[in-house]
Amino acid sequence: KTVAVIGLGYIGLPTAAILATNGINVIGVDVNQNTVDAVNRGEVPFVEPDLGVHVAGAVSQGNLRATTETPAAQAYIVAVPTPFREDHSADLSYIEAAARGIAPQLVGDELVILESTSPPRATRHLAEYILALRPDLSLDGAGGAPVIHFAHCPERVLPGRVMIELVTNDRIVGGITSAAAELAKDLYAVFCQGEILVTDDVTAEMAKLVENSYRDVNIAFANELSVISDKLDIDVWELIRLANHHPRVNILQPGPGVGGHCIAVDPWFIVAAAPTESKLIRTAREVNDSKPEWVVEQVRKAAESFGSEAKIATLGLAFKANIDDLRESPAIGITAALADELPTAKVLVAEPHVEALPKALANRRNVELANTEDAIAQADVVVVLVDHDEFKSVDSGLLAGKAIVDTRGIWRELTSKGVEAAITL
Ligand code: SAJ
Repeated sequence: KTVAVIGLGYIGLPTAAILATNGINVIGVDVNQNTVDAVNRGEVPFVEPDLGVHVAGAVSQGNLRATTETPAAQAYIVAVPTPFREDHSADLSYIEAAARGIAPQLVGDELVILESTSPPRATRHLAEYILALRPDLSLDGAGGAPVIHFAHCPERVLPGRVMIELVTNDRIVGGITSAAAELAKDLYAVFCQGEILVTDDVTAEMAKLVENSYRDVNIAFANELSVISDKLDIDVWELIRLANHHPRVNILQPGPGVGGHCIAVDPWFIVAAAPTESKLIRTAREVNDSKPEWVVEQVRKAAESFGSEAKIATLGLAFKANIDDLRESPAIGITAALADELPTAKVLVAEPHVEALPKALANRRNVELANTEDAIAQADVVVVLVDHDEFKSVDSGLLAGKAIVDTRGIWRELTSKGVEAAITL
C-alpha cells in the first residue's frame, strides 16, 4: 500500500515521516524542488524537534521518498496551505492544484484525505473538483462508476511538539460517506495512539476551526485585560495569576498579538461562512490584530526620552517561543512599524532561531540582526516580543538604565511591575 502526501510542509512532512517509520510506503510530493531534494537526502528544511531523526530514518529504510510529480497511490493526504485572501475568504487554489495532480492517477477505491485547515465544505469542493475532472468516477458507485472516498482529517498538532502530538492527540476524521471515514480511521490508526473520532466532513472542518477560535477568543480576553491593566496601572500577569486561582477560571497569557498560520487565520473562515452570526469571533480577531499597534505605541512612548536616535532592541521574530516559524508573526509587523515610524532610530533585532532577517525587514536601512547580548547592550529600549528561553536567561545586569517593554511578562521578577508599559530599570 502506498500513501502519497501532497505538501511537505510543517504538517505534511511529519505525517509522511510518521507513516513511513510505521512501515507504510510513503511518497512525498512538493512543488518545491529544494524541499524534495532535502527530504531525499534525509534532511528537514525547517526546525521541528525530533522530525529530523524520523525523516532520516524513514528515508534510509527506503519507506519515504519525495518527488515533484503526484504518483499513483492507494491513499492521498493533501496538506497544502489554505491562506486567506484580503476579504478573509479562503484561497483554495493550492487544494485545487493538488486535485489536478491526483485526478489522472485515480482508478477507483482510493482514499483522498484533506488535512489542510479548510473552510466549511472545502472537502466537498475538493471531491467535486476531482469528479469534474474525472466524470467516470463517483462518490457512491452510482451507475457502476468506480468509487473514490473523500475525508477531512484536520491536524491539530502544536508546532514545537508535532512528533509527540501526532501520536498522542485524539484525531477527528470526517467522511463525505461513512465508508470514507472508516477507511481514514484505519489509516490514522497506523500511528495515532489517541482516540479516533468519526464524524462527517463538514463537522470535522468546523471542529478544527472552532478549536482555534476558542483559543483566539481566550487570548483576546487576555490581551484586552493587558490594555485595561495598563490604563489602571496594575500588573496584568499578577492579575491573571491571582484570578486563575479560582477553580473555574483559566485565563491565557497576553502577548504582542496572535501569530502563526492557524489561530490568526482560522476564525476568519467561520466569520466568512456566517458573517452576521459570528460577532464574538470577529471581535476577538480584531482585538488580537490591534494589539501590535498598541505595542508599537508603548515603545514609541518609551523611546521618546532617548531622543530621535534612540536604539531599540526587539527580542524575537518567531510567532512564539523556541521555534523558527515566522509565519504571521506579530513581532515582524511590530519591528517593521518601529523602523518606519522612528526612521532615525536604530532597531536591533535579536532572533537566535534565524540566520538572516526576513524579507519584510531586510530592506529597511535602520534594522539590523544582532545577537541577543549585543542587541541589549547597545539598546536604550528593550522590547520583548517572544518568550524564547534564551531571552529569559539574560543577565539582569545588562538591563540597567534601559527602558523595557516586556510584552510576554518574562522579566516580571526584574521589574517592580513587569508589564507592557515601559519601565526604566
Ligand atoms: N498566544 C498568546 N497567549 C497565550 C497562548 C498563545 O498570546 O496564552 C499566542 C502565541 O504567542 C502565538 C499564538 O498565540 O502567537 C498561537 O500560538 P499557540 O501556541 O496558541 O498555537 P499554534 O498556532 O502554535 O497552534 C495552534 C494549536 N491549536 C490549539 O491549541 C487549539 C494547535 O493545536 C493546532 O494544531 C494549530 O494551531 C493548527 O495548526 O491549527
